[in-house]
Amino acid sequence: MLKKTLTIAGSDTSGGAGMQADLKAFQEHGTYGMVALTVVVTMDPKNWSHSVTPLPTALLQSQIDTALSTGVDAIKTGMLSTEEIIQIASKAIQKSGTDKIVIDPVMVCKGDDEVLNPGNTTAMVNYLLPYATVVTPNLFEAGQLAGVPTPKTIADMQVAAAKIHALGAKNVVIKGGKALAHDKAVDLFFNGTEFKLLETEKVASTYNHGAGCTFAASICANLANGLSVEEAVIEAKEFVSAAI
Ligand code: PXL
Repeated sequence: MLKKTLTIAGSDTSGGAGMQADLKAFQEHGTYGMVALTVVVTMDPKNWSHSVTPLPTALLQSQIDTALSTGVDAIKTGMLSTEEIIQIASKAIQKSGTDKIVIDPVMVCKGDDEVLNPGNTTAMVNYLLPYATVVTPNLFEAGQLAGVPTPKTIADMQVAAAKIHALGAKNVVIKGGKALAHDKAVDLFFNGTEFKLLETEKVASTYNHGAGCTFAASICANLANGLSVEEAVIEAKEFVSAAI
């Protein structure tokens, strides 16, 4: 039987990120993907500025009820955009009966640097991190969750990862990606006892929109398929690197 994966995430109408990327990654990893849609993101054709429109929360709740009634093996969260939506996602996770939970703490869209809502960070810390099997912040998100300046070095990433772990996330992967001053694309993995650097070659490409969503969704599918957390993360990094 195919394992069932659920993403609680937004729609990126341009198709590269959000639930569109999640469903493709779920499929490529041989799982049966479902979506509970939180927001719709559209882009102004003139200047590509993003508009984020939440769906009515009752509609989000009925999507969650539908998906959970089928039984889910793993859940991923993406763009949640308001504190109320974060709380609904938290309750869904607690009700789901699975402990395979991947939190992608989306705070901004690539190509748009407006933070969605500063109160969301506190809500994610309180309502999502305690249930996270894996949390996958980028450098900016890691700094925000940890309450430290945006990490610039691997030592900074270690400090942030330890703080995020102490907030309840069982495993933390900080995506250093291209931004970090390092010759490889490095992510830092921390499971509460040891730090591991995951390195792939940097790829000279601007076509990396949606890489974060694909990474987290791949981890989610891998966990559903029974991989260990570390195996799930390593495969997901290789998958995204090959896709870019
Ligand atoms: O890449 C972050 C992201 C997540 N979810 C949705 C998005 C984006 C960025 O555009 O649109 C729905």
